[in-house]
Amino acid sequence: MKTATKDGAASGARPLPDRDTCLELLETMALIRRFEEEAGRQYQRAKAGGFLHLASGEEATIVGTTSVMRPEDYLIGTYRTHGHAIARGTDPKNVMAELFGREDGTSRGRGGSMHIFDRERRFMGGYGIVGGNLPLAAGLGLSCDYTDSDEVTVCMFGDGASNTGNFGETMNLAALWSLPVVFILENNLYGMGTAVERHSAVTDFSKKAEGLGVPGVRADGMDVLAMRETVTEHLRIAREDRKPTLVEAFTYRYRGHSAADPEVYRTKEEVEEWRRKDPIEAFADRLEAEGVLTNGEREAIRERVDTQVREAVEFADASPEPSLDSLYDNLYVVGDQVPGWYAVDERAPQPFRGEHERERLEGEAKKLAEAGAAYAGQAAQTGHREGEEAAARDEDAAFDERGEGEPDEDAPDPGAGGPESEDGAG
Ligand SMILES: Cc1ncc(C[n+]2csc(CCOP(=O)(O)OP(=O)(O)O)c2C)c(N)n1
Ligand SMILES: [Mg+2]
Repeated sequence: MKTATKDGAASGARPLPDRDTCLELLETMALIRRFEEEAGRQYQRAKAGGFLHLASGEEATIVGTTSVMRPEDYLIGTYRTHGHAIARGTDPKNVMAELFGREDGTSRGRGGSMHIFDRERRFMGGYGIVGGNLPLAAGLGLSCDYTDSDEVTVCMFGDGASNTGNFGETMNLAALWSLPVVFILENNLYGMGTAVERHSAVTDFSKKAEGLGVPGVRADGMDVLAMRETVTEHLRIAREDRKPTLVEAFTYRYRGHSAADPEVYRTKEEVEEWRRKDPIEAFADRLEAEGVLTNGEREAIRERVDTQVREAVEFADASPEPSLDSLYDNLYVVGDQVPGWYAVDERAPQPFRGEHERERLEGEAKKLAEAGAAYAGQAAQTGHREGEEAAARDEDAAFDERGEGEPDEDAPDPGAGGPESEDGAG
C-alpha cells in the first residue's frame, strides 16, 4: 500500500473512479468548505452561539472516509464535525439550524456546533470531551458484535485525543474483544495550540496503538482517493476479519482551533504551504486535466453549493427558538432520585430546581422570553443572597416532602462554574 509522507504529499496518483463518483466527491467537499466558511461568518455575527470549530482543509479526510462506508455503518466524531454530518447525508439546513440553536437543528438546537447528531444516518455525534467518543465507538462495535451484524463503526478523533486514557483503554478492549471498528486519527499536527512533537512522545501515530493490539497505517489525508483506498481496506478488515485497526490521516486545519484562537503557535507561511496542497482544488484540477470536469462544471458546482448554503442560513434563521419552558427538559440529572443543586437556575427571582420549571413558570415563561432574556434584571432587584436563601428553603422543603433529610453536602455549588472557558469546553 502506498503511504503518505509526513507533510502529506501523495506518493503516487491513483486511478480515478467513475465520473459520477468523482463529481460527487468534489461537490461534497466543496459543500462542506462553503458551509464552514459561512458558519464562521454567522458566528461572527453572533447568529451561531457556543463554540465553533472548523475543519477547513480536512475535507478529503472526511469525505474519503464516509464515501466508502455503507449507509448502515456507524460514524462517530469529535466537536469538529459539521462536515462529517453533511458527508453522511445530513441536510446542511438542519446542521446550520443546530448552530443557530433552533428547533430544526439536528439536536433540536440544544447541542450547537459540538453536538451534531443524526441517528437516522447513523452519525452518532459530536462530543466536546477530547477522546470521549472512543469508548462509545467500542460500545457501538460491541453492539454490532452482539447482534451478529456486519455493520462497522468508524471512529474519527484527533492526534491530541491519542494522549487520553480513553485511547489506551478503548484500543485494549477493541483488540481483546475483536470489535469491528476502524479508528481514524485525524492528524492535523496540533492539539489546540500544541504541536504533535510537544504533546505526544510517539509521533508516528499509526504505531501508537500497536502495542495494545490495534495495528495502524498512515494515509494522505489531503488526497480523497488515497483516503478511499486505505479506508476501504480497513472497513473490509473490520467487516470480514472482525479486527479493529487504526488509520492515521495526515491533514491540516487552515483555521484556528476554534473561533477564539489567536494562532501564535504557527506561522502564516506554514498555513500557506498547506493551502497550496488544498484537497478540493487539487482534486478539481486533476479532474479538469483528465477531462472529467469542464470549466463550466466547476463553476456550476460552486454556484450550487453557494445556493445550498444560502438556503441553509435562511432556513436556520426562520426556524423557531426552543421554548423557554423546555429549558430543563431531557436533563440527565433531573428527577426526584437525584437530590442536589445541579439544576438550580440562580437567575430566577426565587431560584428553584429545574425540574419544577414548568410548574413555577407557568404563564410566566413566554412573558420573560419576550422581555429579552429569561430572568434579566429580576435577580438584581430581589438580591442575590435573598435568592440563595429562597432556594435553600425550597430545597429543604423538597427534601422534607420526600423525607430525605438534609441536602447532599457533596452536591456542587450552584454558583460555581460561570462561562465556560475555551480550555474546559472544547
Ligand atoms: C478531556 C478534555 N481535555 C481537554 C479539552 C480541551 N480541548 C479541546 S480541543 C483540545 C485539543 C484536541 O486536539 P486534537 O485531538 O488533536 O483534535 P483537533 O482539535 O486538532 O481536531 C483540547 C485539549 C477537552 N475538551 N476535553
Ligand atoms: Mg489535532
